[in-house]
Amino acid sequence: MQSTNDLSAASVTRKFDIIIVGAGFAGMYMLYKARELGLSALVLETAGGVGGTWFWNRYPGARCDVESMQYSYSFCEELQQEWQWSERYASQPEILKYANHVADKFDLRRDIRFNSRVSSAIFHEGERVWQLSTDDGEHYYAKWCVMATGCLSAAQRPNIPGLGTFKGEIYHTGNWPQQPVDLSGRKIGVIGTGSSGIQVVPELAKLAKHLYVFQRTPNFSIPARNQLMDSAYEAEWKQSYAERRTAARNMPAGILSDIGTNSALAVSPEDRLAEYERRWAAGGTGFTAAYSDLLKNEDANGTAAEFVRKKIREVVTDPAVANLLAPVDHPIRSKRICADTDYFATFNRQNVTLVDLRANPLQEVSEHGLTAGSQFYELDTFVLATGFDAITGALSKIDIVGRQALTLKEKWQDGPNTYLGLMTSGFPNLFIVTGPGSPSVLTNVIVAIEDNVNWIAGCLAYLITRDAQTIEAMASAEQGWMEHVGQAAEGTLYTKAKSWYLGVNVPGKPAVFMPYVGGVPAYQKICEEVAADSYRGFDTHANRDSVHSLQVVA
Ligand code: N01
Repeated sequence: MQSTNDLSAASVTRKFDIIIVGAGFAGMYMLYKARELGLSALVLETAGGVGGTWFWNRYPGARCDVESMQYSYSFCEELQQEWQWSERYASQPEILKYANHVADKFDLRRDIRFNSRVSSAIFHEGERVWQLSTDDGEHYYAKWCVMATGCLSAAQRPNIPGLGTFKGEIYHTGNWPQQPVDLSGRKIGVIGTGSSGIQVVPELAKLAKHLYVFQRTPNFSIPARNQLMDSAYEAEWKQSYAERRTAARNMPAGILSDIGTNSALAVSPEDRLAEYERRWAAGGTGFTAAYSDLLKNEDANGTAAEFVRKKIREVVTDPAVANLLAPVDHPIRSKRICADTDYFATFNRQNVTLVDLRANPLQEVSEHGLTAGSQFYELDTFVLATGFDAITGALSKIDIVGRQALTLKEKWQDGPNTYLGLMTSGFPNLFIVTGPGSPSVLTNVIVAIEDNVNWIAGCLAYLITRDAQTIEAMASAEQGWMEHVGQAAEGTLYTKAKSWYLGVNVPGKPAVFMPYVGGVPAYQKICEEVAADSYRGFDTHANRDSVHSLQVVA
């Protein structure tokens, strides 16, 4: 750790008012807002370009499951008017193109240092300065630090015996190579059948000599029914974009959608079936918004789950395979609902085999393939669609040290604690965008990002006006908030599934439901009230010397 003397000797170019970690959608917007406040800002980014999770997830078939007209920034009318999406649901390359367009339009790159992985962030209590160090041995200093590290950015590799001995290629969907990968004519094994697996499988099946899908747990998926952008639909949106964005923010998921207000059990079976058919035909994850109690009542949920299982059985011609693909171990939407293009139909192809890892547990990987049960599968390529160390994973990869040498890892060893998902006590001046305890992944994440960043920018303006040198979440406020987050989840079926929301997909990670289920409007109202009430639950301190003065001295 660098001494405090070294700190004042550091060059001006390494000192900033604010350092932002990550140049995904959160980091880019945070940089934009920091500039608006007149702050000197630096973004440190591991990748060679902007886009965050959309930079890394380049696997065939990667596509957003929130409609393009909504999965975009709302902060700039000109931007949302000029950008044209080509499809109902944007593909990864198009979202990455959009991220680059935003970076160009607002000239963001000049304050982003690419290929710079932050390895540690240390708070120097005496100077009230954050020191961020990168893998290449560089050190940067700032008064404020914003972790815009993303919720689904730390790819999780499975701990399969022998994986390291495999002689073929291994790709992770969440860390896909930047160069084109030719998988035609290969014998490919996909491990994992979550959203990524469900998207990649139909594409790989078209290329592979043979595709083996190694499934541990089947997932519910709704046909996306992606299509080319309808120009009349786009025009409708653009005529009233601002009003529609406001309306979306009044929806629990921050997505303007058709949300049913009835109980699934209060309508006749015929009406219910008609409603499910209507939504199935329309496509997309809005299927599970059909009734108000699908996430609260197991019987209500069962009606939707059974409808989807029946659809799977209708599509998949081999009844035994259909049964294996029909989820029975968790309520629908208690794990993130998937949206697909021809996923279930893919299992009717001659070159695709579903391997049930429950009946035939994965034994080991060897040089040329994998053994599951007593069967050996010869493979050229592995595609690991095994998900992420979600929500906290990217933060735990950084050695974050707060006041009194407290590390974030120690503090969060029994599960993450934050106040509003935005700050955690013991770590002054460290903000988190879409942190644990915020709605984040349960919503249109761009809405969650914009709202969090706007709040942080408002908070910084408040601190600057009062010449407050530090802000820190109070432990009592944090405890109260986490109790509220936990209670909110307990009232839902979310806790009935072994999902990444709970962190149980990562060995040793404490099982704590991390996102806030209260929805965008309720969360936003609380955040605004806290700010209006002089940042209730946060400690702010005014002090004589500051990072600003340090910069002048250097
Ligand atoms: O990851 P996941 P994902 N042996 O964790 C299996 C977003 N996203 O990358 O369920 C065998 O959902 C694991 O099996 P099980 C979206 O929010 C969005 O697919 O633990 N299998 C599971 O099947 C999504 O929810 C989009 O039994 C192993 C799979 O790997 C989130 O990202 C697209 C295993 C992991 O599924 C994560 O999705 C893609 C092992 N050792 C992603 N380890 C869209 O916008 C893990 N698995 C459309």
